[in-house]
Amino acid sequence: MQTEKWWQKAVVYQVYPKSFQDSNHDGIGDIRGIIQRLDYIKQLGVDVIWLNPIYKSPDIDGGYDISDYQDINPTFGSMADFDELLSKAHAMGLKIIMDLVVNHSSSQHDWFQKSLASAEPDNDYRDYYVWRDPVDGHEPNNWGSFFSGPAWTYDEQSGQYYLHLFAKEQPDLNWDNPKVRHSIFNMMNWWAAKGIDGFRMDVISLISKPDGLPDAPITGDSIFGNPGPVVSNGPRVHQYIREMNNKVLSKHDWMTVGETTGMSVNDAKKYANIDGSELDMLFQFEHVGYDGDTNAAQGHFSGYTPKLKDIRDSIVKWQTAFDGTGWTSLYWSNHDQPRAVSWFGNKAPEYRELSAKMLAALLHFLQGTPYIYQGEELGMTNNDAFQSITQYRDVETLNLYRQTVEQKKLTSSKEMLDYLRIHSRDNARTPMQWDTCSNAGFSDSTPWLETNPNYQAINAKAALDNPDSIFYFYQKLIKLRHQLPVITDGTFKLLPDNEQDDHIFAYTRTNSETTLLIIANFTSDTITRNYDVPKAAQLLIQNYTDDQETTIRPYEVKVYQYPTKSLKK
Ligand code: TEU
Ligand code: CA
Repeated sequence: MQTEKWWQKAVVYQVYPKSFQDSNHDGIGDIRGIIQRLDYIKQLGVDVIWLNPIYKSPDIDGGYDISDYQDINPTFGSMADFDELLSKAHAMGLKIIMDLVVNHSSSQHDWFQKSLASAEPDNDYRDYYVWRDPVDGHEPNNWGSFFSGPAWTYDEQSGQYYLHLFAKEQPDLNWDNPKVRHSIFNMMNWWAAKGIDGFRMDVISLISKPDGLPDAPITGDSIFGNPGPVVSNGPRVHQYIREMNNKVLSKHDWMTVGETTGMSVNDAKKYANIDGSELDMLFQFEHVGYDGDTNAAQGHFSGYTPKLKDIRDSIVKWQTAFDGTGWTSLYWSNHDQPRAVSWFGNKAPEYRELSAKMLAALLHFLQGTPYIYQGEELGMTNNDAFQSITQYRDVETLNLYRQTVEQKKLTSSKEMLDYLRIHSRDNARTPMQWDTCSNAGFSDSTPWLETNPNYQAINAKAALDNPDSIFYFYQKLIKLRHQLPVITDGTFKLLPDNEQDDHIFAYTRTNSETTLLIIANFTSDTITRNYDVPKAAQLLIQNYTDDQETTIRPYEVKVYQYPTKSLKK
């Protein structure tokens, strides 16, 4: 495997600006707050910061509804603040990638306002979006929005509907219009001139809509079709991304990561191909997607909890398929997912740190580029204090609640609230927990979203004061990745007999010099396994203080290192 690109050895730290650090007492995180915390990010040892959207936005969907791609949301600061952030980060050796949200814009974007103005052929902007006539007095097709309700909204003035796969304030851009592509590529090059280091591309697999916009299959008792499978990997998506590559990406030494839901390995390889003609890597969702989420909008809750076998099968599949043929990204959580330790680990006080470290090591020894979502390095958890719908802010959550509870698809709101405490995106968006001051040191005013009350125990200050903290465990993992080439270039292999194991995930990474053996207990059970560890093996990192060899304790993870040619004992 060629591993010469800077991003193949990099670790990314994801910052959700709204919840990271408030600097001006309004309860909302901002750019100057990030500047204040650059030392902390640097201390962790990461190479890259990915910023969730900071552009001008009415903030219907956490900034994923952009009204000006070349301006900063005043709540977050000014363009001068951004320039300062970028130059300070660069001076510290940190790169910054931005979020590119171009499947849709905000309905407040100038383009959409001009598009709305008239349906006459002389309106150049009409065709910037996807407009259709009603069919039999109804929506043009049966698509539902990913955020509940129909994916179409009617415009009285013109008598047409516009498409929005997400909220009605997020109209889909029409990528089939060359002017749209031209405008977007220009905007990207404008950011390039500022010196940013790449883009994370929001739902980039959805940009090419299928010809004729056919109805989508209806599942469960929904009245809408699910457009996901119909719109993903549309007919011209690769043409458009190649054009973007040609006109923008190929001109800069960037890293690019495409967000692509519901992707097969073969589909994914087309986007993240080794010849560099499209994107560098993707976020795929298989390993985080075993949660019945797709049924949630219909009010069916599967009650699924993550099973090691599903997760391992998925990881093995992606590691194997991309070995030598492409590059992948590695993550347990982000701003759309529950907190990793709550979902995959165990947040009980006796297991929280152990399981957080186990998850960290399991992921960080895989091949790919690891992403750490803010607070993951502290083992931040879901917010159990969310007891009422009035505490939530996320549009997906609120719409889902409206659709299922207020429209009486569920008999009680309790089931929904229980579900949201596990799955709502707001779990990941509670303020970063810095210290034991009020509001966790995030802000001295009431935060826009409630702080998790467990900040008294779980916070950055406590982590930095404790040499055994999850923070320093991540710091060590990142150092190891920078030092040991095998973590980047080694071949991944599941141990024989591990495929069916309900407790342990055990794999090796091997290059011509070094082999790493990773043994992780995904459960709170104590297990006996004999892995025939070579005599020459040395423990590289572990989350207990001693090695009990064949006895593997709850959430134990240990990583051995030995020369690849060493003799078996
Ligand atoms: O997410 C895309 C996406 O697939 C989400 O709808 C996801 O399925 C859902 O949030 C899981 O609960 C991206 C962004 O990451 C998300 O924050 C935005 O809301 C969305 O696109 C629209 O831009
Ligand atoms: Ca602020």
